[in-house]
Amino acid sequence: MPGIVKVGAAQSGPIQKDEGRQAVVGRLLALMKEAHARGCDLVVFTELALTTFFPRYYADDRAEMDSWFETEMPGAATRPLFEFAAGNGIGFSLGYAELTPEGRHFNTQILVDKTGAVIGKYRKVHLPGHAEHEPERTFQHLEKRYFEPGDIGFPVWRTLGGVMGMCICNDRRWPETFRVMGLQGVELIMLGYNTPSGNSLKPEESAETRMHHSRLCMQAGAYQNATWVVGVAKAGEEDGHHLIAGTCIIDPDGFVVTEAETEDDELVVYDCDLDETKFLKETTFNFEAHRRVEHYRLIADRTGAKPPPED
Ligand code: CDT
Repeated sequence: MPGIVKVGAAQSGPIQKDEGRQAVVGRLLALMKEAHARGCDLVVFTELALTTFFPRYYADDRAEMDSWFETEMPGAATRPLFEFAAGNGIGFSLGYAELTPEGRHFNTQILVDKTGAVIGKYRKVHLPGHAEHEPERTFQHLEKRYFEPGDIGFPVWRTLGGVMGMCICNDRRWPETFRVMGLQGVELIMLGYNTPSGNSLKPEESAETRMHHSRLCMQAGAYQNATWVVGVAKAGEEDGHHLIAGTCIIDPDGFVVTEAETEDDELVVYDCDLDETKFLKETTFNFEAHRRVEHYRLIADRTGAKPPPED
C-alpha cells in the first residue's frame, strides 16, 4: 500500500554480561523472523543490541572494553541478520558499539535495506554520563569514557518509500535532535534506548517518572516535527541493574499507537502511514511558513545556559 511501512519495534529483554554475541544474535534473529511472518517491511532493534549495557562497568584501561565493540559490520556473529534480511526482503536497524579501523569508538546505529545493504549509519551525538569513576553514584554510566561523540550529525535517508532518520537513547531528550531531522523532512525516526529505571544521583526518582520523561520527549519530537517515532528499549533486570521497557510506536500527532506489554524480547508491530505526516508538515509545522530563524541564533551559538546577571 502506498505510504505504509509496516514496522516491527523489536524490544530486547535483558542481556547478561556473559551472554555471547551468537546467543544474542539468535534472539534478534527470532524477532526478525517473527517480524517477517507478520509482514513487516522494517524491524528496529535497540541501542547496543548485541551486548549488555557495558558502560555501567568501569575499566582503568579502556582498551579492556574493546571486546564489547564490533570491528566489522556485518561480522561473523551478525551476518545471519543480514542474510535473513536479504533472503526475505526485510529491512532492519541495529545499534552496536563500533570500533573503527582507526581505533575510534562510537555508539552506532545502522539502517539496512531489504537487500541486506547498509544504507545508513548514525553515531550517537549526545553521550550521557561521565568519563571517570564517580563513587557517589549508585551505579556508573561511563558513555563519555568509552565513546566519542558522533561525527556524522543527524542525516536522513530515502528508503522504503519514505524519509528515514535515526538517533540513539539520550539523543531523544534533546529537541535539536528531532528538529535537525525535521528540517530534512523526516517521516520516520528509529531510536533505541537503554534507560536505567533509577537515577544514580537522585534515588527518590521513580521508574514511572523515568518512563514519563522518555515518552514526553519522544511524543513531543514526533508531533513538533510531524513524524513517526519508533522507540525501542532494552528492558528488564540486566546484571542486577533494571532498565525501563516501554517500547512504542508514536504517530505524527504524538500519540502512542502501540506499545510493549513486557520487559522481555517482544515485537510490537504497526502500519505506519507516512502520508499521515503530511497534514502537520503542510500546516502547523510548515517550517518554511512559520519558523523565525532570526531569533534562534543562540541555539547554535551558545552551549550552556547563561542567565542574565543578578542586580
Ligand atoms: N543509554 C543512554 O543514553 N541512557 C541515558 C541514561 C541517562 S539518564 C538521564 C538516557 O538518556 O536514557
